[in-house]
Amino acid sequence: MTGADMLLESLAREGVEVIFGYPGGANLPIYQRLPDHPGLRHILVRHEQGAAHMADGYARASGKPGVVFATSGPGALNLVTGLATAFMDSVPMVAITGQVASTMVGRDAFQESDVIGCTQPVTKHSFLVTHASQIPRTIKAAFHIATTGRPGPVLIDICKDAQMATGEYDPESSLPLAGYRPERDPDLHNLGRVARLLAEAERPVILAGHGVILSKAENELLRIAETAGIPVGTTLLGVGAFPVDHPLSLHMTGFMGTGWCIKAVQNADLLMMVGMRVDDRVTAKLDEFAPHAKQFIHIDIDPSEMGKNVLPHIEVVSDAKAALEALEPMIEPAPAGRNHWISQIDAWREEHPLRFARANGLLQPQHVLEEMYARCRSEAIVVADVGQNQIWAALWWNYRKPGLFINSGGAGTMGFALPASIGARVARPTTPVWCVAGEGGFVMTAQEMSVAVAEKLPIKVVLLNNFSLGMVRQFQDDFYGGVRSEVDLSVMPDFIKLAEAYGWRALQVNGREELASAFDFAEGHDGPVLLDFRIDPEANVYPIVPLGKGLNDFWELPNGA
Ligand SMILES: Cc1ncc(C[n+]2csc(CCOP(=O)(O)OP(=O)(O)O)c2C)c(N)n1
Repeated sequence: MTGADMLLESLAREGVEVIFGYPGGANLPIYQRLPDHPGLRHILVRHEQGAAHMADGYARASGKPGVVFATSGPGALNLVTGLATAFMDSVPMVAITGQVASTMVGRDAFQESDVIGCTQPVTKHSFLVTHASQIPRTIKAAFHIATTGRPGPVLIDICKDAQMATGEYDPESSLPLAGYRPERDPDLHNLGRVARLLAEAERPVILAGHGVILSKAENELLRIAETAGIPVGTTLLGVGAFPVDHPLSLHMTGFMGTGWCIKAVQNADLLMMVGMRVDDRVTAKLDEFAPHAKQFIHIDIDPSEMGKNVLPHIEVVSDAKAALEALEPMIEPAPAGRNHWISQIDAWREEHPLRFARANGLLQPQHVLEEMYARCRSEAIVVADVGQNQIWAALWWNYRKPGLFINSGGAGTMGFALPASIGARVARPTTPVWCVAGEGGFVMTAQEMSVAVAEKLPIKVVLLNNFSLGMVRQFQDDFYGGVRSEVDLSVMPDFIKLAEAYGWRALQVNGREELASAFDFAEGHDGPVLLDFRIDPEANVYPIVPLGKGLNDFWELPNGA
């Protein structure tokens, strides 16, 4: 078998069904053999960054690793942002890049780049393959690494001569992965201490991150919270880990989280953080984070997260589900005094509700999202881009289920949403997929609209068009002396013509009264649709914590707005 056939056969054996890719000189031997492997569906993207985000969206929506092909040099380097996005958000992915022939490596050959060197910091692991015989075991190892422990992207750079060489195919060979011990049983002794502290705490709070969703631990979390009477907030990537409308829900935490969640965190005497990194978007100014917490408990699968930002009193290095499963039988029913704490949180919810400007007559993003979420009936996948649109989409989300809100949380990659929506729809072909984006991020990867047409994917884009780089404009207004510098996007394509040029249907929406018919239009067409919502250009995200400040300093929508 040639190395190319070994690769494709190994992918099929790993259960791969879809590859998002782009051909070029250094992976042509693979593309030559691809038609002979009809079980592998290849989706031709329009830019390699699109392939990486599609594979990412596919992985998040399916739970299976996303697979990417790219050629050497510029092709592989175009993947870097997508790999970094997946890496920061712990998304399983396998990227297979063509490399120049092993005899040419290091000679500045045409389209040669040090792809391993460039991608090592943004991948969980990477392999350089110089011989065909290495291919089967490398594929096996790559999928194992990408999907076990804390998931992440793995890159395999395969020299062109290894793709073309022939050899014996040995699918059973395995690569010893010395030192790779991704799974750990939770420490039961520590969990016993956790259960005791949860019972003794007067003002406990649980924060849940992406790890709860990745490990499917939402039911254990819900039962623990209900039995012990403990309120639960989520990170941006954890949105969906706990039902937003549950009486114990604090909704989203962090520097753009809800006022009542911030109040709860800042007054908690115990904070249990599950499946999350505790990054600066959660803590804001670190030394003012949860100042009354006498106990920090951190449960996470990645030991390197322990104490990275907040030093826990008790650490449990484990898969979130395994830890919560073991913790659940130890949980004691809520003590009587817990009611005071819950009533206090209810009072904060009343005092600091999510609000938005209603009085100026302009279309507000929340009007659009309320209508969209009503149409979604808690069933659709919503993929948000980055910026104000992302935070609005997260805060006005009203679902009870995990895994349906997808966004780039760690890297904050503008341009993520459209290709990730395409990947999500490929993964879940009968689930409606809504893509929420600002016009700035949307045009960064808009060329992938062709893929939605070619693959007949009826995704719906909700463009929250505010004629500027909204989030940056807000930061400049609020934290940089009001100097609006290089944020104006009033010169943009006519999005209706742009969408129609790609073969989409599209509609411009200017007022609230047009919302119902616009969504009817989008839902009524069995193909991709873009709705260009001309929203209030001055609409801002609230609450927000001023840059460099602690959570206690959060700002809310000015009164009377
Ligand atoms: C690739 C990339 N470049 C720059 C940024 C910095 N950034 C964060 S939000 C934002 C503005 C986004 O504007 P738009 O897409 O129109 O969305 P809005 O905030 O208006 O909803 C920028 C420039 C980023 N996150 N990603």
